[in-house]
Amino acid sequence: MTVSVSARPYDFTFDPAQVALVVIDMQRDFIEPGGFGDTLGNDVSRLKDIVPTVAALIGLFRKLGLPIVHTREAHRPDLSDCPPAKRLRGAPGLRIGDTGAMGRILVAGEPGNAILPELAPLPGEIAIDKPGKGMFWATGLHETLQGMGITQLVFAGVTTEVCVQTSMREANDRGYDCLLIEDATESYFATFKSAAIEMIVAQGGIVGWATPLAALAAALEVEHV
Ligand code: C5J
Repeated sequence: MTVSVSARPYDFTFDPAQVALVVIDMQRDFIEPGGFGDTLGNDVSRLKDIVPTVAALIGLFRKLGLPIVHTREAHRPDLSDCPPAKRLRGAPGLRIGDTGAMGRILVAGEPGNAILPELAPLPGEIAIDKPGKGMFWATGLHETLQGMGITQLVFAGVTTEVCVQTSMREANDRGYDCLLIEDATESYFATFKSAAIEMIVAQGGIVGWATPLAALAAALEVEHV
């Protein structure tokens, strides 16, 4: 069985038996005041608006019994997987590993590093900690997806031009077809979000495809709200 979704730059066709949803970094550290995104000087309030759409997208995959991968950008407590080039970059209010209002910034297991409770992974769903921007670096995720027979990925999460786009590019290079759900991703910078989407779909879909959630739900003939 194949499903065809109206998308840019042209219809995205996938086999539900070979598709997984990837939700990138919907963590308190990026979305709530006092986390990593905030310490970098961003207006984190922009990111909250997509939470209901991401929840609906997750609900759609759960209803259909399709696999879901959740990622967290997270470092080990001893920071052995956080290169100085990342930790010492710029002049943030707090650095990775420093203690903030939600525990240690971007450290695995800290309250601020958790995925938002309303989007939390359920037992049986894949949840990975990734030390980099991309979801394949030092995670073993490619081997896991290969073992499941996954060849196509639907993407959501934050931020569009950083961890989402990096993960899509990494996935593209590993042979996955990638569809970004436009209203289930956000950036601290509106122009970066739109530019990233244009870069992804340009040149005949050089990185992948993009479409709103409603188009995916319509193709799957499932009510998504
Ligand atoms: C960033 C991310 N922006 N999840 N991480 O550093 O996009």
